[in-house]
Amino acid sequence: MSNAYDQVIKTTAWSPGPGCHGGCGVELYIKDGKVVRVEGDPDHPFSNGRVCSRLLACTQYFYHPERILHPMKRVGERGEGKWEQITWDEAFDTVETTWNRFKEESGPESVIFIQGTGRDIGGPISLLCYSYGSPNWTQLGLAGQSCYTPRLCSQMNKVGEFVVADCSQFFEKRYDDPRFEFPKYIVIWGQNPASGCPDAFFGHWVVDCMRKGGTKLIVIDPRANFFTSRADYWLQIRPGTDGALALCMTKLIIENDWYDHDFVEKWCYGFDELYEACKDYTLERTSEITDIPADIIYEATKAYATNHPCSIHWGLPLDQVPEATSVDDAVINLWCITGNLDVPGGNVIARNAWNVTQYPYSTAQLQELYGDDILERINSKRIGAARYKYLAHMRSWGQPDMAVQQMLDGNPYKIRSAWIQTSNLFGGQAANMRKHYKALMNMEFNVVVDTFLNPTSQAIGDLFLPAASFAEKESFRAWYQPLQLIRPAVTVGECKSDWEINLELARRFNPSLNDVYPTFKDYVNERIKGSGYTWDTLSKAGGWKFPDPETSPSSVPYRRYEKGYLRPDGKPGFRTPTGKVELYSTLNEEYEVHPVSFYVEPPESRVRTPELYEKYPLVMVSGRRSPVYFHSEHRNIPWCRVCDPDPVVEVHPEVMKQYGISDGEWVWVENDRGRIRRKVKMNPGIGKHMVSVPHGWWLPEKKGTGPEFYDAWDINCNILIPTDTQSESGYGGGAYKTTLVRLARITPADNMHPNDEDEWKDKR
Ligand SMILES: Nc1nc2c(c(=O)[nH]1)N[C@H]1C(S)=C(S)[C@@H](COP(=O)(O)OP(=O)(O)OC[C@H]3O[C@@H](n4cnc5c(=O)[nH]c(N)nc54)[C@H](O)[C@@H]3O)O[C@H]1N2
Ligand SMILES: Nc1nc2c(c(=O)[nH]1)N[C@H]1C(S)=C(S)[C@@H](COP(=O)(O)OP(=O)(O)OC[C@H]3O[C@@H](n4cnc5c(=O)[nH]c(N)nc54)[C@H](O)[C@@H]3O)O[C@H]1N2
Ligand SMILES: [Mo]
Repeated sequence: MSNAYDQVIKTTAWSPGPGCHGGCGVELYIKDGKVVRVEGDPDHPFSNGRVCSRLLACTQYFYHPERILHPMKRVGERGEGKWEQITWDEAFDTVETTWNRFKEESGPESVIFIQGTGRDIGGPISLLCYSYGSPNWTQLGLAGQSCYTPRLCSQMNKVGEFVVADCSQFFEKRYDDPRFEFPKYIVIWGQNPASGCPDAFFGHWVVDCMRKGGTKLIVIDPRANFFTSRADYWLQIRPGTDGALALCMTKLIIENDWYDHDFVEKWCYGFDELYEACKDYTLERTSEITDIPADIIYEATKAYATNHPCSIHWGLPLDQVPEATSVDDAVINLWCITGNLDVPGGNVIARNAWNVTQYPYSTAQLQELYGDDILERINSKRIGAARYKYLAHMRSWGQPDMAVQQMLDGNPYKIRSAWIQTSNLFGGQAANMRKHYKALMNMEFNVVVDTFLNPTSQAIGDLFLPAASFAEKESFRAWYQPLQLIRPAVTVGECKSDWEINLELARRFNPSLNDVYPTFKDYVNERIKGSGYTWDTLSKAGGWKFPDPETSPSSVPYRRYEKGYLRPDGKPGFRTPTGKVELYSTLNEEYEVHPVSFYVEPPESRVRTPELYEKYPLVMVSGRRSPVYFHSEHRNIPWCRVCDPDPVVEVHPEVMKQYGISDGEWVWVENDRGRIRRKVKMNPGIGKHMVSVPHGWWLPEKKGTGPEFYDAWDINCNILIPTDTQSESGYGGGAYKTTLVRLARITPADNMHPNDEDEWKDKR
């Protein structure tokens, strides 16, 4: 450290700042009480010193002139942009008084708790929601809750565990740990880990495996990217047809006798039923459905199934295909029947270190935090629990497509208030953003906890609470491994962490928390006590720790099912009703959804809706991640924006020719739901029947008040995407990757704000 800095603080990055699921080890360089530089921590075994461009640009985030530093209340009409600074006391008192009134008049279910993706939020928001007494915690706007939840639920039902591709991330010595083995092939299925590092899985791990261990790739993606260009097999699939592919691969593996007989016999339930379900997916038929040449399907499947070990790393599109939970089931079957489950270099069980729960994402974890009767307590009123048995038993979230409807029509009971923390619904999360706008306008009191004003808070916010960035907060991270601390390094304005905000409010509704957790540190100490550490001792020990086999055998790989580490009764096997991996899911059967996988066409497609396809012949695959943005964030961060300045639509050169449009030209992308403006970016690496449209776009430099709201209504692709496309389970199936559109040239006569015009007046 040179004299340029007073101190370097090692910590963990998670949300405000880079925005992400993260977990990277970082070094914050401090000078005069400010962070002046951010670097990766080379000693951190999870991220190995690598960080993304958003983290490197974090100083521009922490000290951005437009960052909100004090609580504010709205003083004008909604959308007028008139805000007045208030004290934290006034803010907390206002929430307490208003919600107590709603509770008395309409019951605690009249307040809905809304979050975005998996930032450092699951702990604080569930604490507040259940302390107040509402059953409605949800990712409102995310049609079908179609991100990660479907994959989590499928895995819990069939394997009893969460599973990830093994890139040695469970060991401190990483690739040098003798227990680890490099995968022969990694199948990257509907993921771009180089851009997104999603769900605590890092793209550079795949590169490490390729470079250090000779791992090869099979990539299933309709769009060329870093990994497709380095793959042995690239399966350029028609969007939304992954279910058919997975069933065909299963058939090939069974019929060619490429499956692991020993594992199937000992540890799998329902093999015959599985074969029955896939046997009609011949190579010819599947090739026709998916647009992938039959020989490539065959060769790739053979490579995956006949080499050992291999892993599958999967992504968001598998939750956003129709009947997603069933498609997720189909992919899980593959790593099970090939004997790749919880083996070195395969798909390994991903338990948190010492099973510490911070962010409950399964029913079991929820019960650990909030008591065994949590589902009973919430299910009589939880939105969607009566209609979807599957949902009623899994996780605990409300069904978002039903929630937005209920916010509009008050059926079966009235929702009066929304708490929005870590979500920018009109910036990116909400499909059919008009409907969500109407629904949120229908609320009497909306609180937004965020770092900047954005289209959502400007349009519907009544109270704004400023959240602290990761550099300003005390928190911890138990998302598989290691167990790590987030250490406060600086303060900025009056910002408070989500934990501080929610714990303070939660106490007001549940005073017993005063005794249990007088401070947030008491909460952490209680949560992590299984590790043998307290906050302070873990901090002294370096801030992160991997579990060891003695104190936490169930969170250390491999083959835990043989050793009796997985089941509560200590017997070998899995935490499922049959004790086996369920290729035929008895829980699915109980929850009245297909027990074995099946495939259906996307809700809009050349096969399912041929007339619509004639009118709108391009599949809009939205939301491929930009490395410099996290969802709707960072458009206001100069170092990020310069790398990816415009909202684009990526178009194949042949399609450009058809439409007579050129690279760099602004065009309409449209369907019956509206039209948005986008700048054409030629991309010969995408399919000819699709366009790729990045999501999360609004323009922070534009006017933030209504009706413009930073031009979100002109450029956000979610105006074109429907709700109510969820799977039979209630989870999964949002049409974010499969909505039909067409392109149109912009003419001088066109209204440049078509969605504003209609919608601001009456429809929106
Ligand atoms: N068209 C299309 N739409 C999509 C997708 C797609 O693929 N296509 N993907 C969907 C998916 S998978 C998801 S998960 C959703 C995500 O959607 P969201 O999670 O809602 O993401 P953002 O739009 O960035 O909104 C997050 C907001 O929270 C703020 N924020 C960030 N970190 C924190 C924090 O720690 N605390 C607090 N209080 N605030 C914070 C940010 O400033 C931002 O305003 O978007 C969905 N939307
Ligand atoms: N930088 C950055 N990182 C992020 C995010 C971000 O906004 N920015 N968002 C985070 C969140 S919440 C999530 S959920 C993840 C999402 O990240 P991913 O899981 O990687 O999902 P996407 O980027 O939507 O799509 C991944 C790839 O799937 C391809 N694809 C699209 N449709 C299909 C299909 O139907 N089938 C198949 N097989 N492939 C398809 C796309 O072309 C793309 O290359 O990223 C996380 N990480
Ligand atoms: Mo997501």
